[in-house]
Amino acid sequence: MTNVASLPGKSPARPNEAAPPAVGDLVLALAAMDAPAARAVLDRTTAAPLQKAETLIVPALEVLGNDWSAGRVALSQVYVAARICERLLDDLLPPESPARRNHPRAAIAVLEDHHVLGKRIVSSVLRASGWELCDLGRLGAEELVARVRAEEIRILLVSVLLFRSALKVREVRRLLDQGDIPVRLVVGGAPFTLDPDLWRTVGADDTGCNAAAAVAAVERMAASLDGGAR
Ligand code: B12
Repeated sequence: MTNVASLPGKSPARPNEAAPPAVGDLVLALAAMDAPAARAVLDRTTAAPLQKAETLIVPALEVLGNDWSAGRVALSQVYVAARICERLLDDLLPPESPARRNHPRAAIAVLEDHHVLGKRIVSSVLRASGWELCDLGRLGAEELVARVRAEEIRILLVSVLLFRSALKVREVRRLLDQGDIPVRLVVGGAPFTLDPDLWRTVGADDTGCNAAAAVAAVERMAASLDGGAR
């Protein structure tokens, strides 16, 4: 395993003691920008693939984000770490389920910011759960709502990691409400996990702190549309 002293950039802190030791090892490998070492940590962990994503990759990136805020690692290290994680996720995420159910049309997008890994995990898990999901990419509020109308989307998932992007959800809500057809809005990402009331403040209909919770939220939204509530 990589030694902290041999890291090319600055050195990360150890994660808190409650985190599994493998998270600490992954943080070190990622901060060292050592892709084979990162993969080795995942390979020697016995957990289901999605669980490896949720319980190792997500917390390790969170630790690196905090270390970066504290000046313990450089942005370049975080950038390369995210690229390594993208490749690891390609191997871990579940395939689409062949069993498609009759669902309202749903879509996912990143609102303005450049943090795309959360969207990737949530989309993959929804698709594996039988949802047909339109990936609208990374958009601003006006363009996003125009696409939602054009694609006749009834459930919109929005992923953000920057607090300023989370506040832009208000604008998405305002524009959605100008349409004739009700659209359910589900939001997620770090700002909503840190502030459990923020989703209501910005006018979303539901939220979830991880991919499994995203599936549950989308199921609730589908049921509320079935019930005819606006
Ligand atoms: C990797 C990373 C980057 C990478 C992103 C690479 C990429 N391709 O995505 C790079 C280096 C590019 C980057 C850039 C920046 N970043 Co950054 N970044 C991170 C970091 C370390 C990890 C984020 C991540 O990928 N996590 C893993 C994913 C899988 O987790 P997740 O997105 O949270 O998703 C999970 C849940 O939230 C949920 N979920 C996600 N989306 C959705 C959607 C729905 C509908 C639901 C229900 C659930 C859900 O399910 C997912 C799976 O569990 C975070 C630290 C952190 N604490 O999050 C900072 C962080 C988000 N970044 C931050 C900042 C400030 C920036 C920059 C402004 C830095 C700069 N000065 O340039 C830029 C902004 C770029 C931009 N305009 O967007 C801050 C944000 C602070 C704030 N409050 O606004 C953070 C929190 C770091 C920190 N502690 O300060 N970043």
